[in-house]
Amino acid sequence: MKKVITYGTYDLLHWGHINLLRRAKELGDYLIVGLSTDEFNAQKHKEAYHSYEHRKLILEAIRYVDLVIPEKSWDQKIEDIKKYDVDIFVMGDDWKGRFDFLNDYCEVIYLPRTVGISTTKIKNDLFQAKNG
Ligand code: C2G
Repeated sequence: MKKVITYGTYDLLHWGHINLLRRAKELGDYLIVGLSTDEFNAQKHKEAYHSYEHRKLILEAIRYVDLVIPEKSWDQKIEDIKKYDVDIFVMGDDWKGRFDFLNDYCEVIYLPRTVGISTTKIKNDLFQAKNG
């Protein structure tokens, strides 16, 4: 069984996230998502609208996702890859190059980011709609 892992905040889930998860799953048979905890989001200078528990519940309902684990730090990826016997690490290419050190442990693939959608865009568009 080929195991794939990816990480992210996955707040205000949108079709760009789904495109990433679908393509990541297509690379193997089992997809693990390291979901950023609320505390780790603070380290990423991000504040999610949905709590970790609600973002986890949503991700677990996606057909492409087989397991959701907490992402608590920048430093857990090697341990996760070993612990779950991961074959492929996947991220959107906005992260291109940032995780090449993982090539010592598994295949590293950066997938083209979906253009035209982001959680930030959703928040900004809603703010504009409300405030004109
Ligand atoms: N993504 C995408 N297209 C978009 C938006 C996001 O392909 N339009 C991808 C990102 O590249 C990432 C995943 O969807 O691979 C999740 O995006 P975020 O929730 O924004 O994750 P991020 O904050 O980049 O966290 O340790 C890694 C970090 O936790 C990544």
